Amino acid sequence: KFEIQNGDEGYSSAPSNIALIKYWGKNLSRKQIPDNSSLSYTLGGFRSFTKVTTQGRFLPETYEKTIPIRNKLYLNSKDIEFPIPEKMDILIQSIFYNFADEITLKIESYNNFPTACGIASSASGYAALVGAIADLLQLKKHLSAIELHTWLTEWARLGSGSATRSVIQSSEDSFIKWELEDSCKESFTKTSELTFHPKWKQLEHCVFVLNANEKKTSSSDGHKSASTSPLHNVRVAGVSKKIAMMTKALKEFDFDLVQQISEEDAFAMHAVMQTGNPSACYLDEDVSKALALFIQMRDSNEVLAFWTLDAGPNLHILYYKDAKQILTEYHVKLQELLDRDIKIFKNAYRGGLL
Ligand code: 2P0
Repeated sequence: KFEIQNGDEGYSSAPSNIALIKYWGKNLSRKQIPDNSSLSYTLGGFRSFTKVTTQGRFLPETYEKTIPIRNKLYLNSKDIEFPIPEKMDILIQSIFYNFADEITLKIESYNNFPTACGIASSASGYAALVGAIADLLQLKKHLSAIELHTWLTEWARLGSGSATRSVIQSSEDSFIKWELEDSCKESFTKTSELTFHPKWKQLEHCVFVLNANEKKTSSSDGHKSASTSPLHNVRVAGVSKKIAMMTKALKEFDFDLVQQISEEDAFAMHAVMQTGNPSACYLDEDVSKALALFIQMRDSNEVLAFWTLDAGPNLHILYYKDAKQILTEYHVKLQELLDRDIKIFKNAYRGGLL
């Protein structure tokens, strides 16, 4: 175990990501193992920046009343303490169990994107947190790159499944595959960056925020009920083939196939959500209207753009420059159709707004 002093610090940052082939459903009894592999696009412009500072030990002999005995979390603000999720406490304890004496942390995390912008911060947040703890423990000095990657993905998964795909730091615009390792049926620690045709570097991403309110069903509850849907096993059985097809389509720049697989899988995931017990319906009337209008305008103008949805009612669009004019017109028409202002958030990594 490593010796850590009170006041030691660690830093990291990590990007968010949007799944094109979704992870939905997990085995809760076995360390949050997902039911299927997934594939995501890294949102390099939406990042979390995290600092962790050790603030005290639990050990009885060193315990003093002045030492804080619980982890503390500050999100986007130095002054307001945020209630720490139970799974974050469990995650921190399980890391220190392996590598150091039990200590508590002060976690200060800042997102460079607004909370109500249709981007889940759990992916970037948990990836940055485990990276900062690894920095605090100076694990880079003690572990091989593969060992470190395995630990980081394992820990990120305990925080949030989608965070596993945000651990790889090497590139801003990457496509990440998170898959079951062939050798071990229960190991979901392997993520890898896919090779892709250089034309994908011009891909852009934005979110039309249809509803910024907190979700009625959390992702964690949604994952729990996935297996109750009669469609779940059918979707899961088809994922490996979709990943193989998309891997090839990314290499060859087969835009139509990437569009087709992404859109089909988003519909498939939402069908599972809606047919589970309890059922979760994020694809509500507004999302249906927004989707229908997008598909009609995209298809009649033949521009390179496709949609996907997360576990929420906000429309993610991935597109090329030639679609910008149509997307601007789409924004105007969408606001007329829904009779209210709709905000757009753009992955600022490429600079500029729509
Ligand atoms: C994904 N989502 O692949 C899927 C698709 C959203 C829709 O995983 O319970 O916050 O913390 O592991 O990762 C969002 O759920 O859920 C998610 P937990 P997470 O990105």
